[in-house]
Amino acid sequence: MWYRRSPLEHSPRWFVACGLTLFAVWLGAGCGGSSRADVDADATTGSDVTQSADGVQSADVTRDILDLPNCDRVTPVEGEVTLAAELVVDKLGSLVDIAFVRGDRERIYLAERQQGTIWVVKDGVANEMGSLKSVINASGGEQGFLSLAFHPDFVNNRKIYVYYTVSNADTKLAELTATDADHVDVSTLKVLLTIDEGGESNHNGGALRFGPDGLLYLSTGDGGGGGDAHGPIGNAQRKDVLLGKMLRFDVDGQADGKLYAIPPNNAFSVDSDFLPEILHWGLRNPWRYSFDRVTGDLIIGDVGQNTYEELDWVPAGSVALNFGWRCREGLHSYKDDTHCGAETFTEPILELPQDDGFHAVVGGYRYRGCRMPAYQGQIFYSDAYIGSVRAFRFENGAVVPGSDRSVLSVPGGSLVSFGEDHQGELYFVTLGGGLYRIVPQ
Ligand SMILES: [Ca+2]
Repeated sequence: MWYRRSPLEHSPRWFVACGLTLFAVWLGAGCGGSSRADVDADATTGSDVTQSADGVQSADVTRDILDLPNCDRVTPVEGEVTLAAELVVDKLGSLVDIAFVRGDRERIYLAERQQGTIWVVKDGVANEMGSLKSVINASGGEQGFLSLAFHPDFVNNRKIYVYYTVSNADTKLAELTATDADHVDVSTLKVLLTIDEGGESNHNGGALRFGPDGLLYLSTGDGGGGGDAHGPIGNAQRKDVLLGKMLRFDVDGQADGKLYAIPPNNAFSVDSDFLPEILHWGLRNPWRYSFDRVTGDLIIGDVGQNTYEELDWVPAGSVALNFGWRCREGLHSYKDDTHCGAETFTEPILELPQDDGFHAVVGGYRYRGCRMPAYQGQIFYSDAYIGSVRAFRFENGAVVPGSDRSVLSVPGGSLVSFGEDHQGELYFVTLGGGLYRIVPQ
């Protein structure tokens, strides 16, 4: 029943039941600019913030995602406080993604799947920044406008990156050039990459995020269908297709006839059989992921097949990690192809049994905010089917036993994506059309 496993797959009845929430925003407004000295001082105040669990030192490159939180103007709420979902805006359609812009503490940007709307939220009011409706196809439950990311230098170059599906089910990565911070015209769209999905509408991934290295990441699904039944080993285990992968691009360069350049340390740097865009492989349907803004580590939520969802963890600087699909599903064998025994797999840090109600993991974000210090360093995640936000402690490269628990009920429909503002506070959007901020109750 693969078709039930996507965060985007819901019956029409569900949509009616949930209504169309609206969405909202806030940004770390009012934080003021942080000097480098401020940033470094803040970075040492939380627990476990200067070194990742495997000993990777906090790197300067992490400064490039967003400013590290400056907590000077925040009154923290001490203790393991009960959390609440504070509605920012709603009734904004089928929201699927959240983006913030480095250097802009006033706006929150949202992606709406079916109409292709880019919303900009300012002072709690949402306006349409632009629409991709003329270029997308959203006929399938997992299709449409899927993700957006703003260039780290957006305030100067106005570049926006979008990921969406078109009528033949192919997925596209494209660049837009905004008029200003509140308007973008689809006529500026330039397609950087088209991925052949073989006509299969599901399992498209995928999220666009800029990493701490200033490079653009894109997670792709295994193509579609079920079980990655594409040839003798599936797509995700092939080094010569872009499906079932984490890709990485240098959008500030152009080379080899492409509108982007290839980062020299992608997976091909350790194995020339990889297509140059590939960074990691062996993923099934990596819908959402994020970077730990302190360490640069990467946390990937990979939607499972019939038995297990999983969260994968990528230490900063890792290259060519194989997360196992379709040889592995969670911590278990899925299909024992001949080559599986010869590969080295990176096992998930957490598997989520579908028997427990998990069917479409959404995650995860490591909390680095100011308001709830007891949650510092904990990893938040969700699942479109469980109706709650969960969190766990993560130490020495592993989930602290017994720490994984529900911390918040999700109002207004399925949670399908998180976002993280300039102060490290977390937000989420629902397919019901609402944007919420996670706050102390
Ligand atoms: Ca597909």
